[in-house]
Amino acid sequence: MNDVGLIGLAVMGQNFALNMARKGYRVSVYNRTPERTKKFVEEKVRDESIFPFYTIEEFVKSLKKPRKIILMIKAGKAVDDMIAEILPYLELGDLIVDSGNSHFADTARRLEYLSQKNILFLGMGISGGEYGALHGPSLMPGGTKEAYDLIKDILLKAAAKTEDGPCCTYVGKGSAGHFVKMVHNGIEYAIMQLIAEVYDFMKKVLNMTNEQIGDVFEKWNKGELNSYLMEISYKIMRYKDKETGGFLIDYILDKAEQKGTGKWTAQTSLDLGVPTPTLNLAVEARIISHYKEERKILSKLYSKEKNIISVNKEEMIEHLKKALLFGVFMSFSQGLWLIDEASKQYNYGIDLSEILRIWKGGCIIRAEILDFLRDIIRENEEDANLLHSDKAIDFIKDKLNSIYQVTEIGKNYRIPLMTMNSALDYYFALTEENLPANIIQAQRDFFGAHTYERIDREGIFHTEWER
Ligand code: NBP
Repeated sequence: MNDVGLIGLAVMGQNFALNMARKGYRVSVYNRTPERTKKFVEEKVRDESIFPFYTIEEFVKSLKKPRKIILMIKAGKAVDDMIAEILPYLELGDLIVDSGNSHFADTARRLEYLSQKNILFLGMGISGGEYGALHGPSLMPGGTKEAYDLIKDILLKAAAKTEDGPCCTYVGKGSAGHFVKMVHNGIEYAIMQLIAEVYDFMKKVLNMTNEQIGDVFEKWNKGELNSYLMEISYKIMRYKDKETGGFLIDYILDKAEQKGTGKWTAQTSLDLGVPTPTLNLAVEARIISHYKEERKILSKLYSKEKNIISVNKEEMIEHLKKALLFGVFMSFSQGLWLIDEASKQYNYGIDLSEILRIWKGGCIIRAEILDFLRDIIRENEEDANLLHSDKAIDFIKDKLNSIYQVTEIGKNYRIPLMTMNSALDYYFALTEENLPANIIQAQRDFFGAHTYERIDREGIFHTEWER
């Protein structure tokens, strides 16, 4: 009998099956399309204990009880269909782990449905792409503790390792795992867009070549900005196109795709009333990038006049570095606040410091700065707003002049810095006691009798403004 079963043999599933097998587990595999299973076994499996099955019944029967079945298939209806297909063969206490990028609301619904049938269920976020799936991803499982305990040995062995332990933890109750993975992706969108804005600035203001940009990114990757996204960015800047011999980056169309997790983060932050403007604007930036033809037309209609400013290149690169750190800090800060609010509203019981720990290895947003953020969170576990910390105050103080310089010069050169500007505006708004929301309240009361509160006395007021 085999230890664990995996359904879905696209890139992630193949590699995660190999990963578990290489940690000593006997793994049963199944895929809807049998040719994919055959090809995988013939071409990728060597001496690993991986056993292919071509019917769901045989696949399920091959597993030790209580059975553990990991789904690595396209999120959405496919997951419901697959659960319906395997359910008739399962017994009380068996476990299904959905490790696709499912929406957390779907996970909550499935959890409820399966608990009525006495089947255990985990919604597990997985990050690290195909490389991580094979060599050790960051795993974010959520659901009941009983379900986690059943499979935790396998998950802990398969996860990436750092000096702080395996990048897997029991994230929390209900749909906590998929919620955290969703926000992870929201932060990922924001950091990718921040790096893109720095790249744009270096090209258009500092006239830097791809190689020069790559060199700076590589240098940054050796310091405070050390991160997976910085690392791949410097490699991208240097990569030569095999066909043309030029830099591949210059041949890639500037239209960014998305699969939805960034959008879900933005939608959820609006639903929960948590401000995450930098995460949201990273999604908007991808949407705008999609309008290539429209941008082409409009770029001819409007003046491209720039206000050329003389800048010291070396100083500006240092400002860009600090501005990027500022943006990354604000992105994490917004994401953590969102997770904390969801944890309160949905009773997830999430430990933010643990989340930062399991993001340290394997995942796409792994970064040096996570240790610093963790130090802040651990100062006061009850406080999810990083901006309260003295450490944050010093950090931000050191970056402010740089983010001012970058956003200011960006405007003179007509460079859209959607995430940079939003990070700065977030900071301005959140640290401002007096916002102009008083006039908004007055307008609302004027046209809709929506009432307002006063600063000089308690109560709810309405004014007949034109009387
Ligand atoms: P895909 O997201 O491209 O999904 C392909 C897999 O889903 C194949 O095994 C396919 O089977 C199966 N599938 C589909 Br499509 N519809 C199905 C259905 N109705 N019933 C059963 N199986 C069905 O694969 P992936 O990129 O390996 O990702 C797997 C999951 O992990 C996804 O949820 C994804 O969002 C998530 N994820 C991906 C990454 C990444 O870097 N790619 C990272 C983190 C998480 P078939 O062979 O029969 O078509």
